[in-house]
Amino acid sequence: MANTPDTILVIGACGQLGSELTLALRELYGGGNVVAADVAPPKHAELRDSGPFERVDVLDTNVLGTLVSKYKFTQIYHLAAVLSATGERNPKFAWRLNMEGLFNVLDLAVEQQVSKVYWPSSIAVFGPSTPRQHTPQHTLMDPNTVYGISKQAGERWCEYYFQKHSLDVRSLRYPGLIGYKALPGGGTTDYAVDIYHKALEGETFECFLSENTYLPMMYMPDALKATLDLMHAPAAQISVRDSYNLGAMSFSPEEITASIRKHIPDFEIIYKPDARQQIAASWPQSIDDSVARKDWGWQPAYNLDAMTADMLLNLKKMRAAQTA
Ligand code: AKB
Repeated sequence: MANTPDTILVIGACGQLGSELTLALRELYGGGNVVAADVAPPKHAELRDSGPFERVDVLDTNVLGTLVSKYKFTQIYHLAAVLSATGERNPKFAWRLNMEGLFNVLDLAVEQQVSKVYWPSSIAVFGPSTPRQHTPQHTLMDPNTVYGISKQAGERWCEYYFQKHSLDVRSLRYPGLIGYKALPGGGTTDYAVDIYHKALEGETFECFLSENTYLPMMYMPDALKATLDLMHAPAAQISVRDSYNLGAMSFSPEEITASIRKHIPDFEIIYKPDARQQIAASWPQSIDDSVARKDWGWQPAYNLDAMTADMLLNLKKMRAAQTA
């Protein structure tokens, strides 16, 4: 993989997933071949110094088009989106950014013959009528957040572009993603990242979900592996052209607290559920990802305790480096 002539654009490269995925892609393809793009430049030195950055608003087709012609990208990872909780504060803008942004990328990819596109979907495509345990790949979907509606519509459009334009677009329905390098922004699953930071700061964590709210979650190294495995799989192995279910672990705030207390016994949590509780209650508790396992060999490596140990270790290292 390392010496392929691919040139890759990552839109939304400074976000929680983007900042780690860009670094992983630069490791594989070489720093100069992976252009990080976002509305504001990277704050993290590793991301800033490891390859080119271009300031891009995915709604600006002129800037985007000029960029794609300039670099002749062979792959685009389009990650920019408004997430579930933020989306509810400004539904029209969330719809515009999530849908128009996707159309801009899909149309450019067709026009400029980009060979592969990656676009993330989410467990938010499911809704209150969806079976909540081991949610199947193909099932009833009635999302009731603007984010979920945009992801469900986006999935249909990805499949449409594959069918009508032969565009090789691939997608995963991520659960809540947890990593130590960058903070998430505006999601319902974000508590599961913040909680580790507060535990290390010795503060009581105020949780916006109730103690037994189960949600599907995934540690970032697994999310990166899934994304790259999907993108590297031969096209013949991809039977799902809307978006693959992807699972790793499911836990509640009470269970993640117990996992953290194995390392920090006096860690305290209080529960103050807010509007995000309703969003969480409409999502699955666990995911059946057997199609991803069968098609391209998906297998997660981290469970809750393994993730907690690694998160705390790395956050401690980062805090030590900041104060050194
Ligand atoms: C969110 O909480 O909005 C996201 C997601 C599950 O897609 N993390």
